[in-house]
Amino acid sequence: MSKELPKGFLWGGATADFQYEGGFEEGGRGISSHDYETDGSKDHPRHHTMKMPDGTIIEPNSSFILADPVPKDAQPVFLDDQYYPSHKAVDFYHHYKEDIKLMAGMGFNVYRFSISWSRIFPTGEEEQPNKAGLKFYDDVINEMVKYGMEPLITICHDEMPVNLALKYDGWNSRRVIDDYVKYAKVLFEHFGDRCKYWLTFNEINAVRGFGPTGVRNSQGQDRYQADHNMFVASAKTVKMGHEMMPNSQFGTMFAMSAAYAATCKPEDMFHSLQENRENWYFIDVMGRGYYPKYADELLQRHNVEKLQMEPEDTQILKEGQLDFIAFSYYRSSTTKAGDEWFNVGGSSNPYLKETPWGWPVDPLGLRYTMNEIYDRIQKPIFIVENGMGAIDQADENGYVEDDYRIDYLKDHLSAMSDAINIDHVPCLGYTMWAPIDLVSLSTGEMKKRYGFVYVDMDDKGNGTLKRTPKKSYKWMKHIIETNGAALDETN
Ligand code: BGP
Repeated sequence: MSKELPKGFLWGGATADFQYEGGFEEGGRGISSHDYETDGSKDHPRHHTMKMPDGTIIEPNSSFILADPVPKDAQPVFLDDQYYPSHKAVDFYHHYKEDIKLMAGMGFNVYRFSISWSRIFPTGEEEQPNKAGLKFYDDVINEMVKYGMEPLITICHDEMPVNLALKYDGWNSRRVIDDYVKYAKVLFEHFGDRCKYWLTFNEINAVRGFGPTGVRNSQGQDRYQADHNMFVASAKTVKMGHEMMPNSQFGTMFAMSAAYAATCKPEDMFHSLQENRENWYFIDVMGRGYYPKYADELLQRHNVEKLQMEPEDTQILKEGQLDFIAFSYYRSSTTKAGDEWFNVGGSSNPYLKETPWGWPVDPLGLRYTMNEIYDRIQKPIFIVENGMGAIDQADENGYVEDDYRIDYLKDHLSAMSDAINIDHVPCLGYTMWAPIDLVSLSTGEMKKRYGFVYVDMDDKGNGTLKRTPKKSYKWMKHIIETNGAALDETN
């Protein structure tokens, strides 16, 4: 079976503002909940810098999935002896023309990026948006349109104006729903004429604590209440978006990591069913428009007494269902009875190799995941993140021979093609994470590189920021110009 993909398939890349954009204090941008995150590494987790009323500095871990709870009276602070990668990131703010040209050079016909909420509404509470913020994204979108690239916009990629986090405990408060809908409305008014594809949230199922969702305790009651409020905000926004932009299509992005059972022991199988529901809970509510029956059991497991809902919420969720299911896929995971819930690391899988960061490499898991989602939700899917974090060795010109990245992508794209051509899963497109090197979300380092383009910058922000295409750049260009047919070729 040929690997060539159906005509009109969207090929591109994906980035997130606080990992890529920089321009922290420029153009009237307010402070985002991510701005207090330090750099880090696999062995030394990045953290928020927070101050207690008595002046003590605490460092709650902010690195991944379930962060430590942040005490109510702790306030974020910037410390002189710390490096905060989001402030400069890799400076897309001043390099957007160059970067978009590089993406266009590979033949991208879509580019997924996120808008920084605090660049549009610096505190989240203003009546009027920040004009300079709108202008920046206008310029970015116009530059993409010039090259025939379709924008795929993430309205909220794991962050919010820090003011909303501090004043209202982020998504724990229902009033943040209105702040979000006001923000989304402004985006639709300004960019709706050029943008058809939207994602309301990034990896909503991997809700992390203070920072991404602004919630100080990202477990139990607080976590699931915040999720409910996000479901309502998303559904209201989808409905409004459809009314304002009749051709628009909406997704939310889910982090997918199929949890295989470690053995065929029935207890392990049942545990894997329940572990997978930790993700399906989100996709089912947003993709089908109602809470599944198993929600009661899942919430009890997480010590949630009762979610606070308004009578109109049932109707809102129904009317604001997603048009397509977007997801990130980096790896699968393996689980067995007794493992912690929502444990992405899980048990190890003896059949898979791992990246230097311990992420199992499982291309067939992508085909598996695509089929599972479509079987269940019966809506088109969109792979909006996939890629390999690796340690690149650049030569004196910044050139990297990244054959390992080519191998990873080739295997995953082949599996994707099989899901589309053999299993007939409708898939709108594929946006690789991340076309230009940027800061890692989980560790805050630059060393964990994903790009087709090398950026000369180290973990502490030193470097010229010079962009140099890697070997994989030319390879991907060839895959795209043959619409996937070249996946059949040997390297
Ligand atoms: C996803 C996030 C991205 C991105 C990616 C890779 O969870 O949506 O923001 O960073 O994972 O993860 P990392 O940067 O930690 O390697």
